This record gives sequence, structure tokens and C-alpha cells, in this order.
Amino acid sequence: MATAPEHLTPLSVISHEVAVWVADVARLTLPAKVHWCDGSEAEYRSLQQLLVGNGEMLPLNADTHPGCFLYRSDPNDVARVEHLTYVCTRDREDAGPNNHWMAPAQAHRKMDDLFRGCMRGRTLYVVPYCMGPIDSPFSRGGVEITDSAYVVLNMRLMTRMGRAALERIAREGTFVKGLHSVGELDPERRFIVHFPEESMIKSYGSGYGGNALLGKKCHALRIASWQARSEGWLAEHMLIVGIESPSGQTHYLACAFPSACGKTNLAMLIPPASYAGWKVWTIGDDIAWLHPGKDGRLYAINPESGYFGVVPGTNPKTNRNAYETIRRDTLFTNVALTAGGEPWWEGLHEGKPAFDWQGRAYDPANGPAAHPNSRFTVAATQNPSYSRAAEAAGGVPISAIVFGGRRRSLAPLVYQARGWAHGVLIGAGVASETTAAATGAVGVVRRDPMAMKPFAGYNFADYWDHWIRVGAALEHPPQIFHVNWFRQREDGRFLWPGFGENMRVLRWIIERCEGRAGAVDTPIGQLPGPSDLDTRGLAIGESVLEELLAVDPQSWREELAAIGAYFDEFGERLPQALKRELGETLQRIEAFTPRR
Ligand code: OXD
Ligand code: MN
Repeated sequence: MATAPEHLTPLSVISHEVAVWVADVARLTLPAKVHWCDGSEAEYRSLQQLLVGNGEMLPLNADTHPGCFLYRSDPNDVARVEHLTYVCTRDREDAGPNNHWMAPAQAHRKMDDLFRGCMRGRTLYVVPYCMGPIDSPFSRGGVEITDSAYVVLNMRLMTRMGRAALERIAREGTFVKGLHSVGELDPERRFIVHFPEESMIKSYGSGYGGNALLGKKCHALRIASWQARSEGWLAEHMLIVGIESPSGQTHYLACAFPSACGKTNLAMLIPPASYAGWKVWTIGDDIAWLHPGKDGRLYAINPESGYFGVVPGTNPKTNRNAYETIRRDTLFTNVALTAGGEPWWEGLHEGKPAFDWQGRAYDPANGPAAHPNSRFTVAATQNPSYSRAAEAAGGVPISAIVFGGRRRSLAPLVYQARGWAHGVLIGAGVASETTAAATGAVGVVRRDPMAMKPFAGYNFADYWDHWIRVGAALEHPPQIFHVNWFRQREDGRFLWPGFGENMRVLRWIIERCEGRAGAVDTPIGQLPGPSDLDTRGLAIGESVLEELLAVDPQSWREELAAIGAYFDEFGERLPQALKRELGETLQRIEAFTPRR
């Protein structure tokens, strides 16, 4: 351990490895100044003032939105860039067909060429952070070096950042290294590169969340999933929610849905009026680290401490908790602005935009006022449904894992796997329509196994094999389910009301875990019979419910063939258990005659 140089930092303890790495990076990037972040309130406020002073950030109306700011990104830098994201393993097969790959030596050379001298005249911020509660054995430390004060502000909200993290790193001796520069924000010089074998990330040319807040997708999913495989746990793209029944018992669910498919809404759900006495508690809205416990159950922590949520569509009806959470001390990115300096977005249903997300006078001819992937960054503790259990060092026990996707047809509202291995098949077969969270076409159905297509840090075949092993070793594994809130009629209207009403489906899931709710067996798993699902008070006709819970053999035959073709991309590495589960599902479909 080395004592920090007095003039650089008020921090007391810095591990030798951190100090050496920071010095190496400073020699490469040549910053004008090095700032070691201590995570204090004073530091946070002074960085806000810095960005306001240089025009990068705008304070919002202090009466309606105290402590809130608007940041407008470069218009070409508004989403994750999956086509520019690489996993660099020594053996290409370890990254798998699900990742872009580059040889590590070549990738280091390429990235270091970009980083050389890139911080001239700029400040290099050293951002020590801890993913997970500071005192949890499941948490992991990291240090992000960045030249963006906006990134520092986000990291302060999204992670346990500063002195305590640095001290934990010094005690533990290990940490993930993340080097980031906004560079020239040139899409031609933008790369997000991971070296899982070295616990290292290099990201250049973007300031957008998933590309630049390296604790989030890069560390907590891509690098962590690699570490989790060798250490016997799972790092997943899942919200964690606690559902408390009127009897006072709380079940925790971990739910994997692709980006911008409503994870934040579900994590903050407000039960419908008829659910008096039920409460929903948020542990996390995006990432879960799942560890086998001594009692044979699976325990989850949320490695993050804040939300980086999609703003459009948020209103008191769709997500009152989020709406209230972001009324103060929130950093908005790429939303529109009213004439009164309030943030505005499509689906807010109040006020009207005067300036769009690029700061231009609002003109509907230019498209939406707020960018479809505009975001809020906010501390999780501001959420009215925030659960203190999010700080439990040992995590929370998971009763059910829920997979889901955005499918306008095919997948029923909800179904339950026949067992763990079948559940892994269901997760591996998830497909969903693409959203604005990543650049590229929106609304195209693509395979997104376990909602991890953009985030698995290694070969999916090995990842599924790891899933099967983790479950097989659990004496009391969670039950596995699949949901689809997004079934649509021909005219585009949704069949299921969604949002708070999803509570009815969660209730069935919980009661299945308790062995109390009924179900009918179908080739794809167990579905609620029409009377097993609580639809009291819902304006849903019998035929709509039937459609929501239908299993159409021909469509499923086609779906299973598509899943099989996808699995073929993984060749011999595909686990036998998955092949077996797929074959058995197909056999059940062939023998199935649906009830009419
Ligand atoms: C996110 C994403 O920002 O999944 O959480 O893109
Ligand atoms: Mn996400």
C-alpha cells in the first residue's frame, strides 16, 4: 500500500497496484491534472458546478425539480454500440459467436494508440467504486479512470464510489481496471473493449451510459459474468423485486428482460387498488449477482446503487414511484425542456416541450422532443419503494427467476418451466424486439438469451452450461417462469394492460412457488388456467384471456426450429442438457392437441 500524495487527494490508503496503474495511464494519456475522487458531497457539488459553468449541463427549474440537471449528449452518442463492443480472450472460442472478438495484444495496441495523449489539457479522474454493498463478500471493487466529469457524476449515483471503495480495494488487493476517454466522440474512433482474462476494460469515444459508466454493463455484466463462471455464481441482466403479501411474507423475484422492456417499471410496480395489503419493494432494476447460499437457495445482491432508467413513458400511471423518484436530485440526459425549465418527455402527459433533446426550438417535424433513449440517473434511495434489504451483505433469497421478452405474438402471458434445465432452455430461447437502448434498427425480433445477448462476457454455450451446473447444485433452486406483457392485436393494441396489473401475474408466480396456485400442463410448460389468474375488475374478455394463454403448436414448431438453428451456431460446445430439453419440448408439441 502507498500513501496518497497529499496534493492529489484527501484519501488515506491507495493500494500499490492502483497507484502504479494510475501513473501508467497518466503517462499514456498526458492529462493536465489528476483528480482522485473521494465520493464526497462537496466533490459532487463542485463537479456539478464545473459542468454548469462550462455549459455542459443545465440546472433545471429549482422550484419544481430541485437539484436536477439536464445533460445533452453529442447527437451521435445516445445509446450502446453493440457493433463496436468487443470481448478479447486469448482463444476466440471463449468469447463465442455471441461476441465480437479481437486478439488481446492487437486490441491493446489499437486502444492504446487511441488513448495516447488523449487527455492533454483535460483532467484525469480516478473513480474508485464498489459494485454491491461495501461490506458484502459478494461485492467487487473497480477503478474507472475517465476524462469525463459527467461520467464521474453518474458513477457517484450508480455505484458506491470514493473513499470506502478505495479502502476495500486496498484491503482485498484485487479490482477491475476500467480506462475511459470520451476522445473526439467520433463514431469511427469508438470502441468498447473487454479483457476478461485481465479484469480490464478500455472504452474510447463515447460518453453514453452503457459505454462509459464502466461499473455497469462492462464490469457488472461482461467482466463479472466471466468471473462468476470460475467462482460458481451468476452475473445477470435482472431486476430484483420483493413482493410482500398481506400476511407479511416477502418473496424475492429476479427478472431478466432485454433493455427498455420495462424492468424499471416492474421493479417499482404499484399494485392495483384491489391488492390492498400487498407491497412491492425494489432491490434493483437492472443487474443481479446471484450466489448459492449455504441453505441451498440462491441469494441476490444488486451491485448498483442507482438507476439509469429510460425516461419516455414515465408518468404517475405507468410508474408513479419512478415519477416521484426523479422529481429531485436527478441527472437527466437528452430529455426535452419546457419553457419553464422543466424536463419533458413523450408520455409524460403534462406540460409541453419548448426545446427538444438537442436544444433546438421544438418542432414535431424533427421527431420526438425527448430522445427515445433519454435517461434519468438517480440514487436508488430516493425511490419510495426502495428496500433496505438492498444493503443486506448476504443478499436476498430468490423464490423465482422470470425471463421475458417483447413479442407481439407467440409467447403467452406467463408460463412456468417444468424444472431447472427446462427453465434454462426457456431462458436461452428468449427472443425480443430490439429497442432504442442500442443503436440499430428498432422492433426487429432477435434472440436475446437471458436478456444477455449484449452483455455475456463469454461463449453462450459455456454460459448455459454454467447455468445448468449452478442450478443442479442447488438443493432449493428458484422456480423459473417466462412472461410476455407485449402481446398485440392486429391493430397494434396491447392484449394485456401491463404496468401495475402485472401484479396479478406476479401473484400467480408466487403462489406457484408456494404450491398453492393451479396450472394446466402444456408442451412449453405450465400455464394458468383461465380461473387460476386473478382478472377481477379487469376489462378483459374471455376470448382475450384465451388468446393470452394460448399455445399454438404450429407457431411453436417454427419457434423451436428457430431456436435449434440458433443453437447450431454454438456447435459441439452446446450443453447436451439443452439439446435434450429442446428435443423433448418438440416431442411434446408433436403429441399435443390444443383445447378449443
Ligand atoms: C441499460 C440497457 O441501460 O440495458 O440498462 O441498455
Ligand atoms: Mn439494462
